[in-house]
Amino acid sequence: MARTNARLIRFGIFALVLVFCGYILTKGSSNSYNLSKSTTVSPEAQSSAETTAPAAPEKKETTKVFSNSGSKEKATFVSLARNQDLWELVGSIRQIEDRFNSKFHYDWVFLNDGEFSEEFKKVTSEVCSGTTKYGQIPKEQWSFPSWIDTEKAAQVREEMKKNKIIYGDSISYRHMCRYESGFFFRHPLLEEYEYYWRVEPGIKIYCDVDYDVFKFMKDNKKSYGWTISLPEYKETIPTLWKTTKDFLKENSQYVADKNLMDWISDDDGGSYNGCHFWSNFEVGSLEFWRSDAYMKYFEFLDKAGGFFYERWGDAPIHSIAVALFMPREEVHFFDDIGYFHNPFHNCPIDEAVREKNKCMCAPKDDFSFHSYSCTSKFYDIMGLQKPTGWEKYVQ
Ligand SMILES: Nc1nc2c(ncn2[C@@H]2O[C@H](COP(=O)(O)OP(=O)(O)OP(=O)(O)O)[C@@H](O)[C@H]2O)c(=O)[nH]1
Ligand SMILES: [Mg+2]
Repeated sequence: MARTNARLIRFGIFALVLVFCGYILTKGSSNSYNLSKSTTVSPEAQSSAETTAPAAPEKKETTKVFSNSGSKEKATFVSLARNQDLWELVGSIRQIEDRFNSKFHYDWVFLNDGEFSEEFKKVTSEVCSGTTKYGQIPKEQWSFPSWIDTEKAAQVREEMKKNKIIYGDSISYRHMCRYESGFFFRHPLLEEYEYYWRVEPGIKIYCDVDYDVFKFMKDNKKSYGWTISLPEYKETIPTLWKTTKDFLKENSQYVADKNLMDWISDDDGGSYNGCHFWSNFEVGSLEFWRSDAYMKYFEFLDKAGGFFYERWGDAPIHSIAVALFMPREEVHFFDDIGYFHNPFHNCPIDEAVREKNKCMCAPKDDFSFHSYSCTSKFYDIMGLQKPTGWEKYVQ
């Protein structure tokens, strides 16, 4: 009798273990977009497990979380556009949807200094898989501030036109740069979100993105993600660095301990080397732009007038702020997101990454390791391992 009881107890425990294992297995397969449930997987480990191509060399950041589980992040796409940009923008949206958002259905916020047409709203809402929202920019955020001498600004535009500086004679381009620098993240439609992904008309997305990019940002404590970097035209920002240094004299408390000063300056802050993240693609934390550090920095720059007396772009301004006020570990290069904005391509040069993500770009076009790009310098400063064969792409 005692032996029968012992057998029954053993059988009972065995049955419980079986039921428990079954539960874990079903739970694990309930989300079809799941890449790694509650585990940390390096991108190298993923690509080597799923393809036969050789794995990329191990990078310093060996553990990154690629999870699609749980609820969505508070995140949205954001596009600044005019009605005339509709069809080029639809091309961008279609690619983002096909490669990424059809799996996640994040919202899309459209902003315009004018009023969006019914056609614009109809077509974009049809092509986006998440909720679409349309906002108009308040006049005071898209016009000359009271302290700007408009005659002086007009003379500058004339001069820049003569010198053939791209967009040098454009007023609307300047309003756009000022808006993207200091206002988009404060628009009421963006208030509810923590992260954004900026999308412009006419871009291309070359590869599948199977993980939730916004969750990736959160899980890995990233606050700014980018794909292409390069130096700015110096003629458009003659006094931007001096103005930044003036700001820092009074506000040095905002500078992060481990920052990216070495990426934007080759002489320890003496001068700006022009390196910036190309802001037509950004995945970032809205909180960062809303922080005291950035809001004060923007206000200081705005008062100095360089958006109108020069042609300061939002890309160098965002980049200088990220480089100085954000701990550098929070800055992420999306080497796996194949991307194009005329005329530069980010095409993963690692064949395994291209195969896994069904990329449709030619690695010979990749700009990341081109000598004019600042991306190689980013790898060096961050202590990241460059992909095998990167030297072939230095031109
Ligand atoms: N509403 C509105 N959006 C604008 C205006 N000018 C530019 N934009 C948007 O602002 C963003 C940047 O403008 P772009 O013209 O693409 O500037 P860029 O990327 O420096 O230059 P390109 O090489 O022409 O693409 C895009 O999302 C445009 O749709 C404008 O006057 N009004
Ligand atoms: Mg553009």
